[in-house]
Amino acid sequence: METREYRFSFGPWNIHTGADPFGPAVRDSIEFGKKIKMYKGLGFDGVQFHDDDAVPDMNELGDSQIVEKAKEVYKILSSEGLVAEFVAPRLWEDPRTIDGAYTSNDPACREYAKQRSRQAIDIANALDTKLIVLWLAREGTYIREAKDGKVAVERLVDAINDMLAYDAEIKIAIEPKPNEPMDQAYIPTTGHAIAVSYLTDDQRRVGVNIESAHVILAGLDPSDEMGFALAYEKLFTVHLNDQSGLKFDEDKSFGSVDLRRAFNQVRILDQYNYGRGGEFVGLDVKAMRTQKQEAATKHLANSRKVFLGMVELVRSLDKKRIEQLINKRDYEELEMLIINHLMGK
Ligand code: GLO
Ligand code: MG
Repeated sequence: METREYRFSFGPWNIHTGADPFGPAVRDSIEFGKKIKMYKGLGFDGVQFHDDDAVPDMNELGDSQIVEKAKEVYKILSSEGLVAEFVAPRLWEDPRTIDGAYTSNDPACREYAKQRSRQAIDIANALDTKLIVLWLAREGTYIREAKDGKVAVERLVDAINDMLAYDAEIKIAIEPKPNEPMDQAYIPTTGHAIAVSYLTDDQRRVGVNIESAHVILAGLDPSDEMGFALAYEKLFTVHLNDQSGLKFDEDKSFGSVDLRRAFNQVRILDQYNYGRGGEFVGLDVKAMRTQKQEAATKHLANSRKVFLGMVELVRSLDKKRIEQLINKRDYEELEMLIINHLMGK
């Protein structure tokens, strides 16, 4: 049997205070250094970063100071035996990104976004990772008349080209999401992201980060979106989690809503050797607000356990029987086989 090991990652924001738009924190915030010490114990080797997770208040620092600070973080990571998986420029909290970053109507704001993205690349280099994730939070509109949908795509391409030119080795994973915080986002799905990659100066270096919940919010199936990206060799990373229907982005633990949907994501990843090129099994999950301080990391360990449990189930499938049922077109029987397998029968 295949014994390939997976490496897991999450971002420090996955350990959070439970504050939501309707209420304050319910847990104490934990400082970055303490969070880093929790990774290994939870079974994780990779750390995902926003640029300012690594270098807080970076807008107040010069370029060389930013790199210095990032190098200190690299040392902390190394001393814990951890590696940085990616850096994501946080382009949604600054006053200059109120109406979008790369697609803002204001040229000064667009320039800020580009400059900040170059700084994120500097941080990535200091942390020894070549992967940049672009969650395009505010690249969209509340009303269609506010921006030009064609120009917006051209501006996104222009900003990505700027990053590709700035560093000949970095790779960019676009993280599509159809809505929230915007009413409509410009890059809502994997297909959009991949199409955009082909408009850039080096399509090979532009791929996707597929988040299960975002796909579900778009009314699509995460495993099929993963298959699509795998067919284009563009699945640079994943944000596994779960989502209960079409509502706010819930970031629930992987497999907690729909085990079969989780099973199918693991099935396609495992079948096509995801991870063998160094890709991490990334999570983007939030603990429930109810969780007390001491139980606020269970969602991470649990999501990982579900993934590994699913790997076992995927590998122990009766492939021959499945093939027979497919050949007979007996999908009712195939469905029962899968359900029985998930029920441990
Ligand atoms: C929000 C996104 C967000 C990103 C993260 C990395 O919906 O999932 O958590 O993944 O900021 O860029
Ligand atoms: Mg995400």
